[in-house]
Amino acid sequence: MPKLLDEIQSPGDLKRLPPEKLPQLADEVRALILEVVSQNGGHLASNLGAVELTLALHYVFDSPRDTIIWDVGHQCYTHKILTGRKARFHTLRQHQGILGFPDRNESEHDIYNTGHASTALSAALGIAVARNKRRDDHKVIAVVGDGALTSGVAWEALNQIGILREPLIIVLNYNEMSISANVGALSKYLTYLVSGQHYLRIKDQTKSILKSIPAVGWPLIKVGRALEDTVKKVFFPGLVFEELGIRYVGPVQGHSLTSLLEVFRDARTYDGPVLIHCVTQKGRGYAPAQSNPERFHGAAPFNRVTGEPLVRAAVPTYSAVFGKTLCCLARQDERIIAITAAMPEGTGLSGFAREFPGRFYDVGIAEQHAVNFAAGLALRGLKPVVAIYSTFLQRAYDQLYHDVALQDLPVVFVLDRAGIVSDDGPTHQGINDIVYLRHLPHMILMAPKDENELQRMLKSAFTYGHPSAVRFPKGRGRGVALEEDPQKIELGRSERLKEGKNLLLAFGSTVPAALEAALELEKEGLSLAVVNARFAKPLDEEAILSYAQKGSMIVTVEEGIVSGGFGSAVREFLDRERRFDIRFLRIGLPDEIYPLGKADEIKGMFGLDSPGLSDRIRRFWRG
Ligand SMILES: Cc1ncc(C[n+]2csc(CCOP(=O)(O)OP(=O)(O)O)c2C)c(N)n1
Repeated sequence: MPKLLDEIQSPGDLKRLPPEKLPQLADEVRALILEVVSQNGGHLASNLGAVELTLALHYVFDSPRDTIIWDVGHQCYTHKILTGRKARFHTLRQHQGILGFPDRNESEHDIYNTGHASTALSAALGIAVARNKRRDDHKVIAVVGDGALTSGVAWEALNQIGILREPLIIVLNYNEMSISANVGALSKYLTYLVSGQHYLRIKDQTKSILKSIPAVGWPLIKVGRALEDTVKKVFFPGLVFEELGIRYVGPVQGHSLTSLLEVFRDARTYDGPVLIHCVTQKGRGYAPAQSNPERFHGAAPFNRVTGEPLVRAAVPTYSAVFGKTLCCLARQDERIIAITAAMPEGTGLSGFAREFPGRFYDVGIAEQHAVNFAAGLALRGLKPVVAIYSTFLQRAYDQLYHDVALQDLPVVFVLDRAGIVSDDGPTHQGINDIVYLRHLPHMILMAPKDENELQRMLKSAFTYGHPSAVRFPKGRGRGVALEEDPQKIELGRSERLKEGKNLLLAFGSTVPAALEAALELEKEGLSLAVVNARFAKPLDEEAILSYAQKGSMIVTVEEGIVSGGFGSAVREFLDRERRFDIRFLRIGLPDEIYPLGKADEIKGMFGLDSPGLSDRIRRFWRG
């Protein structure tokens, strides 16, 4: 059978199809997404759930004139396929390939770059207001998930959308899931709207009120459907949105193209903000993803027939080691509380959640609240651990400073995915945390060289009595043995790994490559001691000074932005000691936008692998 998708290069081609052909096209798009994601990995379940919704949007609206903004952006694959990127779709998430999120450099149809959650409503409102000021005439559409709606940022936007009343179409892609099951009172409320029970309850209540009015009540009730319609109009549903000044439409079956086309066509005519509550199913059309949407939210390459991952490694991930260690520590200390911002699985906390349900909090996509919440817990003597990916903790900078650091509260921060991250592109790089943490008063900042050291650091963090952070990379550890009872690390104490005259001081994930580079350079006659810094704050000043006395060169290495990072901390210390005589080289990452690719590829490009380090140090030494 000829494929409809073969004929579609643009939304214009899509519009030429009769609507009854759209379900077939949806099947073809799903098949393509499944084929590519099973090979390259990617956000499968979210994309399979948004196929019809995207087809209908492009069928009714006129992109790029009408602007469509994708919240988080991880559900934009159908959009990319329909907007000229079908032929390159097989390069999804690969170096020099198609980004898994909207990218303004890729297409005029990608209006706004996303990757972090809950930004679409604010951006859409900005565009709608600009449209008004420029006297433009186009539609603005924001597609936002129920997970993303748990974030305060989204509600800050709704707060203003409701009052400005600019025409704006919000498509709420409701599937009851964030990455894991969605959480919180709002999520419950959305489910309540979909269930229709609130409507029945209001109807019953109305009936009993009417019944109680003598003579008038019963006849009114008998009016039946008319009453139902009145009640519906007055009370049904989306009360919260309507009260905020945003028209509510729904719930709409988000896989019925007929329903979607109808409501989107209607929405074109509204002259204020409208929220369309579309009910979708994550993983739609692929049984393994439908039954386990969490696993297929962001999937590594897998066998399409069985759904099983292609690679099963024996070495545990850093996240898994963190989760297991925290469980061990929590068994001995009931004050330990774990907090995640919508990432129980990704941060390795699912086991903790099962074992200690009363001590585990998933706060939703609410990083700022997570940090503040932890501050309150710590103030009352509990021992909160906040596990958030490095890139997402950026959201909570003020809470880190104002609520935790200034009050010197002993909250433990666990920063997963710190450093260069594979496949997801610039929005997901965990490269800023050293810079945004190391200058905070009282903050202790650690990075382990391997997964056993992570155990030690976690255990130690609970004993320091100050705010502390441990950063580690995405993925597997180095396969080292894990101590049953991890040793405590003395605050600020580094670890000497190799003797030498000059100093190569490496932080965290860069230690193995630094060691290799030093051994290589040793053969060329450059004597380099390798020290695992362990702490970016406090620094092991004694060790640094001893090498400043012994040798003539200090090199620092970190997997993070070099400006204001770990190396800068060492340089500042040497300046305070007036050691201007020491030759000093800091190696890290430049403040650039990082290309898409595998972490090792990107690190190689920026000279953070061992040949890159040898090369940089050799040139500096000779230069
Ligand atoms: C600030 C921030 N925190 C966490 C994440 C990680 N994250 C990516 S998608 C997602 C869930 C989004 O759920 P929803 O908006 O409902 O979309 P769905 O995948 O269900 O379609 C989360 C938590 C993120 N992208 N940004």
